[in-house]
Amino acid sequence: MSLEHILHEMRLFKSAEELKLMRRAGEVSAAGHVKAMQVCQPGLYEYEIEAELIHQFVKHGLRAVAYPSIVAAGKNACVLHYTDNDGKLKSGDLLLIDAGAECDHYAADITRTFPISGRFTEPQRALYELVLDAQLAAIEQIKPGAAWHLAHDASVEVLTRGLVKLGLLKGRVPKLIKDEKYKQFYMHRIGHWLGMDVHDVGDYKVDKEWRLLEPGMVMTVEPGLYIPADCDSVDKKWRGIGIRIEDDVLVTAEGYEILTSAVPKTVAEIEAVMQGG
Ligand SMILES: [Mn+2]
Repeated sequence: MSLEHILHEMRLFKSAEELKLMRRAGEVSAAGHVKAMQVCQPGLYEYEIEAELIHQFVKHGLRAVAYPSIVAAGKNACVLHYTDNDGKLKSGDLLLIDAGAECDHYAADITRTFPISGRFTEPQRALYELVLDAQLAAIEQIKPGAAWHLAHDASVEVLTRGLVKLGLLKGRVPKLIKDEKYKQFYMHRIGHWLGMDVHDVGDYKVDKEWRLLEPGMVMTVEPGLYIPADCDSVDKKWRGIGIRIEDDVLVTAEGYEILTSAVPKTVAEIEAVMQGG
């Protein structure tokens, strides 16, 4: 008999001891992201920001990254698994950072997107606030007994509605969702289990039905929008913008706990940190 399934189920439900390590991984990773916002300025290279993140992790005693960091400026953010990290940071572009540390083998996985110059442009702000609304709506779905797909569906609903409002999609929202038109800009799912692996083990479906959430599970919530630089179906001002916002969320008896909340994510909070506030 294979023990795989039994072990994977054990890993899916975190004990109090494991959660201590995951909270620590979340806090230290958050400190790295805050530092990246503080030191970010035009003219630096993506790898210099990567070095700042790793420096913070190691300084706090976490000497392993949970996965190769993504530091993606401007249109590089539209490349989902970009790890070249050798581009130059330009004023007027956004910087997307997907990076996390490991604490005694337990991973954190955080993404933030912020303006290199410290101030969002109007189009960037509009898309950013849409992704943030989608993330908050998805997180609100997380509680014991809620099926796995509800958070994803909430993100699709908010993003599609917003894309219509901003003029990037045309048509009726229910039909656009049914036809999966949002997928040209949001092509991945809402998240994954998190634990000893960044994409951790554990079934997402049981008997072909989406699994119900239970206390002790930890998942990421990471909606995004990626408008290809050559997307001629949308106004020029949107092209080449890539945004993702990702937090690590524990299912609790009452609902949820965000393990990575120490990194700012509203426009006002991000701009304040970047102005030295
Ligand atoms: Mn992730």
